[in-house]
Amino acid sequence: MENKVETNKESAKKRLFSAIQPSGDLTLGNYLGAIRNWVVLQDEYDSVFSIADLHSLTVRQEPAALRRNTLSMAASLIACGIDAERHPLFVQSHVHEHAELAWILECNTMFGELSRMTQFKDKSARHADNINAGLFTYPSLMAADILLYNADAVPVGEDQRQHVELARDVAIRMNGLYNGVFTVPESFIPKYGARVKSLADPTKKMSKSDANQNAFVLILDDKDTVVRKFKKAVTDSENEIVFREGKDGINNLLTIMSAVSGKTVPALEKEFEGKGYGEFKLAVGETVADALAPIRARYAELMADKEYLTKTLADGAEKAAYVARRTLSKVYKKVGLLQK
Ligand code: ATP
Ligand code: LTN
Repeated sequence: MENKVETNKESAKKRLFSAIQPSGDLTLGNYLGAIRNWVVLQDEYDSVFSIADLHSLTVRQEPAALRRNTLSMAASLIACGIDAERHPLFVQSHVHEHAELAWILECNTMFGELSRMTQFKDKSARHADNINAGLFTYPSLMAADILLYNADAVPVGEDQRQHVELARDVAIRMNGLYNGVFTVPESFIPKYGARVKSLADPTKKMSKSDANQNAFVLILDDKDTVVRKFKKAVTDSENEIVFREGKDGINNLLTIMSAVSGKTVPALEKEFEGKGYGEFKLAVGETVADALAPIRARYAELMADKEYLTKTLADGAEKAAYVARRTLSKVYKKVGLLQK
């Protein structure tokens, strides 16, 4: 049983780290763009996964909902196939070293760098009444998550690439100043990755915080709901199922169908040649619903056993803290903080 997280120096495998905010239920976009890759890659790497609850505080949360969503996210991740017995899965706030390293990194991240982050610009436009300091320094906390575990690989969706690049820049800067403190991480958008678009407006990404419920599919949606949402998916006024510039809706449905069925887009174009959009949407909806059914069932089982979930997260935090403690103490020493 590999139940001890080791640092890179001791492990033959490369380290993988990734996290997700417990800001709501997982969408099909989160699953196909991020979580499914974690599942595929988890055994190839020495993997560590986190639920980034501190990050979600950058947007106003209802306390009881945040608590519920955190446990529910743990159940969702395990239901999707994260093997939390082999790979630590923990809640970010349970390992206090994240917030502590974030401070050191904030002192080594430039105002100009943070100002260029597109997520900061987007989120400050969307939450104009709450442009707090945490929203601005969010990438430094994310860099702390990554650098605490000496991660080599950080699988994320395209929209998070800029943050991982900032973590790289900060690691390189501090390595120069303090003589090799950190492993420099690589972001990668794995080849199995899919960028899933909104079903209501296929020029935008599918996002769980979209006000329009028909814009996203949740991995916990039941079959009827999934099929209904796909039936309503916005397409175009032609009647040709081909992947082509300008056909955002059809391109999105083909991408989803390909990611879920494992068939290539050209094979799908052939399969649906001459068929109508209605038939195609129904096929995509049913294929997605069937793929999600076992995840929903496993989720329900896990949510019925809160004790198991709590224990799994506590074990994960203990294993993660073992590594985090060592990194933080090395960094404190290197930057010149007086040792106790
Ligand atoms: P929010 O709506 O609260 O901003 P979100 O649904 O956009 O959330 P995040 O929690 O920010 O998702 O992202 C979790 C992971 O899922 C990230 O790695 C992100 O890149 C990926 N991801 C999110 N949306 C998509 C999408 N539509 N397609 C592919 N990957 C996605
Ligand atoms: N910001 C990420 C979640 C996240 C993360 C990380 C991802 C927090 N810390 C460290 C990779 C590595 C998001 O998906 N919104």
